[in-house]
Amino acid sequence: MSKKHFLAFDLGASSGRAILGTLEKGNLELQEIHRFKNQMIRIHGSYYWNIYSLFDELKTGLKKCVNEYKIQPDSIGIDTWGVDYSLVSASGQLVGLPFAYRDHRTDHAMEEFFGVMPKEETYLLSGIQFMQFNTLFQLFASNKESHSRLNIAKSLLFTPDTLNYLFTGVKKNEYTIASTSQMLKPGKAEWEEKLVKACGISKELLGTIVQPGEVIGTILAEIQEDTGSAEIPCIAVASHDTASAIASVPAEDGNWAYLSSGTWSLLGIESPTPLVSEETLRMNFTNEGGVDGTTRFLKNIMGMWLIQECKRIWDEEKEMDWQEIVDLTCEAEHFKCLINPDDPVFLNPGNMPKAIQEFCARTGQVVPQTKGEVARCIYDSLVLKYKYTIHQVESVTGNKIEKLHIIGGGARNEMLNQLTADATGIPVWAGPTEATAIGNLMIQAKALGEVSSLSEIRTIVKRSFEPQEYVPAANLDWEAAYEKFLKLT
Ligand code: LRH
Repeated sequence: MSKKHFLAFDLGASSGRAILGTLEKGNLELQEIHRFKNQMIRIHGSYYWNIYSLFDELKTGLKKCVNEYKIQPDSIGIDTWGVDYSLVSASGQLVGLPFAYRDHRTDHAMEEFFGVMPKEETYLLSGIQFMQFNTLFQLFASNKESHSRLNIAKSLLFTPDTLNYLFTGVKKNEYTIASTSQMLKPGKAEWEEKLVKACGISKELLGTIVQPGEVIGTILAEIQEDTGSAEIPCIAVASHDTASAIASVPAEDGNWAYLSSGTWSLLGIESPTPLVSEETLRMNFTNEGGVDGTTRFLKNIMGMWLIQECKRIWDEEKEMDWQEIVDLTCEAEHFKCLINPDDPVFLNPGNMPKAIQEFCARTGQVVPQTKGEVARCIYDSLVLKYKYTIHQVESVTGNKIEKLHIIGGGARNEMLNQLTADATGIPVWAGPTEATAIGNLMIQAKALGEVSSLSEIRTIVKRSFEPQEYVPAANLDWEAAYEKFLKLT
């Protein structure tokens, strides 16, 4: 195996990065080349992503890689958060800025959609967890606008596919990200025509689906000129960030679950087939498309967003660092109040600490006053939700989870890792924290023939980034807290 360099662009809802991966003798090393902030922009009450500035940041990453690090990568790959999309006109231009999934135009879209196609049928046809921002409901809401931009759109591209298009001029949608739309058949790279029709768009808008590992095209001459890069291939990685993250879980055999911890907490298992039934509908679990024909059977849980949004408000008064928030949390008493992290009021409330206080007041609990009390309420509630979700997974599969792999930025939080082990009673293995970028890099390696399977990818990840174990401790009355939590959900 020769030495290879891959460049991963990994975009989350709050930040993006360009990470250079060097694979040599079965070992992967990372270098962060470029990091930048990402945030929704609010214009006249609507929320959008600034796709042009994201494109520019990616070009800066490539330019730095070539000029400052003196490396011409063998390929590039892009992954982003799910569900959002751009529209492209017949002349190849993007039609306006893409909406951000927290935009309020879908606040009532699901209920209205169920008037066209019943909830059960929608779930059985797609196997996807109901969330108001799924592409299906975004398109349904957009279609109802009197001057919908859909009228002038020729193609729809999901966010990573849009960036791939800007880099290569080639319009393709990748399977894992397309599966977040709720418009694919469960476990298949095929649009479900009934759903496409029900949201009011034509199938032609959606185009061809490619699998992770396929080459999209080479980067355009103008980008080579702007960045000094060579004519390198742009690979369709597992372009949904969660799919990339799970591809890099350093797991071996046995009954393991994962928690991809970032703005969202994605908790579930990898399954050889989709698990779609009346029970999984009732539990509202998702079946997203993964690498090598796998399915991610998981629950989307409102994750670090809750605390990120508190920090954003607290920073207005005085900038804090994350350790300060952890320290304040440790001083606050456990279980004085709890929230249901997935209550819709927390999706985009504007002022998160206030929304949490209001939830506690409304449910007749002690109202948290200090920053530490609010953070404690969030962390306790999150780990109880993890416990609940693991029970649900176990009840669907009939298998006991023996290990929980926490990956992603949230795995840096040692207090939360330990708390998760304590609340669930399951050993936690934390890391890698750059799981998404690593998954992205390893699919590029697979595309270029450097590795051959998902299990080989995981062996390399485990060897290169040894996870840290957290053993459960029985130090608090988690069962009593769990009973209280269940009453809120
Ligand atoms: C996490 C994530 C998640 C989606 C959400 C919109 O970044 O991709 O898997 O559901 O963003």
